[in-house]
Amino acid sequence: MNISGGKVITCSPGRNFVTLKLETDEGVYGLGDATLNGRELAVASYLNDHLLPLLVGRDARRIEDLWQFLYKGAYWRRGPVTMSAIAAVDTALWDIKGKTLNVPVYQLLGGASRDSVMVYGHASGETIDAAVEAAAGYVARGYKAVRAQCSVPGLTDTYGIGRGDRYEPAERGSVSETRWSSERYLNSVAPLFARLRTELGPDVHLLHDAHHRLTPIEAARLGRALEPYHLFWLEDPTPAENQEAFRLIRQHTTIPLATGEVFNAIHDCRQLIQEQLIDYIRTPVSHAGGISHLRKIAALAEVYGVRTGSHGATDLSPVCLAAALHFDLSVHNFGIQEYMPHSDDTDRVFPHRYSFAGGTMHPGDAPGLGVDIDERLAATFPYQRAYLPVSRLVDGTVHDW
Ligand code: CS2
Ligand code: MG
Repeated sequence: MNISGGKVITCSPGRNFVTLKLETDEGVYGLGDATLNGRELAVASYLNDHLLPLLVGRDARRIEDLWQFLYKGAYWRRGPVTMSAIAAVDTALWDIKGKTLNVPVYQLLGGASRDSVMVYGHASGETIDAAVEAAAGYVARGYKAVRAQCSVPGLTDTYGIGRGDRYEPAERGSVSETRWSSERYLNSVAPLFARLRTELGPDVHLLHDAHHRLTPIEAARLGRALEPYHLFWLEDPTPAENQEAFRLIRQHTTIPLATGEVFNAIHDCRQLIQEQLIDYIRTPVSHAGGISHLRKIAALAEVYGVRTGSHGATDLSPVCLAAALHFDLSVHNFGIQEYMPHSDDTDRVFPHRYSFAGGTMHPGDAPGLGVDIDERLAATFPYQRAYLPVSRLVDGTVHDW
């Protein structure tokens, strides 16, 4: 079974997506998500102009060999664009193998290690009252884990504050600039979690995303302040380019730490995992080299007691979510899966077999990944350039968004 060709489908049912459809000479095709928020067309070009011409005529069954061929063969390794393109090819090849062998992908990954996959939802609000109410809504819908974010008094655009259940930070057209103050933010978070614990009780898992905005010592201070509320994790407390920074945080707090959604390769995670500076690794299928590479990251993490907590925001498509759920169901050191429901239009463009029930999800038992794309419908939602916001401190200095 050889690869006979493929196409890169861009569409925008509410937000932009890039999907690889890889085809074989036996008529079986596979899908891979190649969406890199705000830089989508760079990955589409990498696939169209460089990888697809290379792949035609090659044996679609040799997943690991093709992975190494695309990674080492590129000479220019790693990085979000390269690893998202390789991820799309890898994911599509696992989809093809599952369809060809007539089994769901998780069966190829060693079978189910659990009955279903615990997910967390996103609760947010302009006020603590609104955020608590939103979180209670998730619990009422059966969620066992909720991420909570609240606006910061005195700041207009705080990260993670949705409109209703929707949160889409990328804006079509031009880039927006937001203002940030870590001082104001640091004073606003602990009161939110104090209320959440009082109102929701001790059992619900609570998560928070600091979204890379704090200095290491500010992150240590936040971790200490949140310890009484025993969070499931504090995510991206400080930019992870400087991995030593996590040593300083660890010195001051026992709060569980999660990071990795902006990582693209095992080399980005190795020090943090080996020094046990984190407790959850959040690398997603579609930005970290696909299912094949994510399994290697998880295997390294297992040795050090680190669990998976894959990124699953709405800018990762239903193809990525389906692949993530197959991975999550089979990997031993699974921790939790992020789940932000996609828009109805997106769900119509990407019909899928995964399902949600009682705070957990299951990928379904259809052959392959159990997700498809309606190309005709996708074409009715043309791509529209969009940008993530850029953050500036209140004095105008560019800061981490
Ligand atoms: C966030 C994301 O879900 C998360 O944990 O960090 O929403 C992130 O901001 C977006 O994926 C960026 O595109
Ligand atoms: Mg995050």
